[in-house]
Amino acid sequence: MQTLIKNGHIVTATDDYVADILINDEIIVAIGKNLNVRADKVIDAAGKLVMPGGIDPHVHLDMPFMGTFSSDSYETGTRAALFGGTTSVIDFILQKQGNSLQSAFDEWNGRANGTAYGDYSFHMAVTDFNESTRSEIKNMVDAGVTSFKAFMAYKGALMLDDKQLVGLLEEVKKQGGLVNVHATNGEMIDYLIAKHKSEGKLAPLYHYLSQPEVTEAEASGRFTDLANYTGCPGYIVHLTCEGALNAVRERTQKNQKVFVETCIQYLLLDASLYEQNFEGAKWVMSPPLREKKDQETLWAGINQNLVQVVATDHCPFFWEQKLMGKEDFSKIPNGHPAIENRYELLFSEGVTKGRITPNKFVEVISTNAAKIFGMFPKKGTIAVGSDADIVIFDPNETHTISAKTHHMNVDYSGYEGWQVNGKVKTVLLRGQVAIDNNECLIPKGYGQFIKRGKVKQII
Ligand code: DUC
Ligand code: ZN
Ligand code: ZN
Ligand code: ZN
Repeated sequence: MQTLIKNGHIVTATDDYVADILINDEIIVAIGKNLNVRADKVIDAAGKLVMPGGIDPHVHLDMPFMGTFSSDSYETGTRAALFGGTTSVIDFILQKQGNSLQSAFDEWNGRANGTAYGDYSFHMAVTDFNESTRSEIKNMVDAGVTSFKAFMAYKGALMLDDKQLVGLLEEVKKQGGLVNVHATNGEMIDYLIAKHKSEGKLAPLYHYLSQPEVTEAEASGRFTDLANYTGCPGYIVHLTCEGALNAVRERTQKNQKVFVETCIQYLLLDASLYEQNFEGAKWVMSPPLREKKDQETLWAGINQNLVQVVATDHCPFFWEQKLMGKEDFSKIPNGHPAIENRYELLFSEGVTKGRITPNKFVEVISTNAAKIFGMFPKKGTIAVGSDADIVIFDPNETHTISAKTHHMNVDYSGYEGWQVNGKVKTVLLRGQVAIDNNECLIPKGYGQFIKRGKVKQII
């Protein structure tokens, strides 16, 4: 099957030009002006941007967490992602403490295989690093799970102490992988949560006040130092604030290296949302939203190449689930829905408002994640030989975000009523038209596991 996309304005992380794209089955086979070829299907993209499908390397689908499950499954979550221009996601497998990595891998694989619409891969969250899990790291890398998550918080369920963290970094380095980290000081956060509760301070605002900037700045610096000591490539997930980015900046000046991800919400929303009684629970996530000055630092960090990826930490819960914490902020399931909104919001708030260039947009929404996580150039760009994961985007069509029209399995939106400039019109996933004019055209189970390669430090 040959598909021809004609006259689109192609934007990659480095280029910007008008041309045709020829796809044979799943792969891009030619790019050029006025390609004179026969095709089974012709898509007219004149006047539209043609960009790589989004890669969201930080999502939580169907995740057991805080006594419940995140409400998007592989089926609903990857489908919603496609509607919003994201063709591949990387989800986090959570090892159960005391159990093997393999058993967790099997569990997640069982949920995703045959149900996902979009392509997916896994990070392995190692929550119990010991001699037995150490011996499993190589198997995971061989299976294409080349990144390992460490939580420096959530003691008793997910957290690794520094002894375990250094051991994990050493082993992952040896096997050619990368460690991504939830970098906050879990001990200090637990202390502040207990203190607020003992003072009867139980509203969502105290979730925010229990995770001050210093908890993230301290852990981000500590992680970067430990990763650099071991020589293991490190990646800080969901970095939110000036203090944490400055900790990274200071270390890059000493020639230390660490990759940094922020999430769309930390660029666009701020902590004033916690000041409204229980309604603020919609944005209870960890780390919490920060201040306007932090947003400016993060936008600047993107342009300074200190922040390489904009993800979501998509972890939705129904309002009913959020109500589990009605009387106690520490019981509100942490997370918010964004998998469908990231691509359009970042374009609208970033490119349309002149904060980032279209090339930078492609870099942080797709290309850099593909490079860092061993999927490039199969994923993350528009080039001959790459998978035809393509978004045809109308930069001039505006629409409004609402839970009434979104496809995520959750009954509110963190962005209700936001005006978005730019709209995902058509999405191709491995050459198949997956989304066209607000309709999903591929079957459940079309999504494939992406076996990732070893980490190359290429950005
Ligand atoms: N933070 C969240 O808000 N949700 C899931 C896990 C996390 O670290
Ligand atoms: Zn996290
Ligand atoms: Zn997360
Ligand atoms: Zn939209």
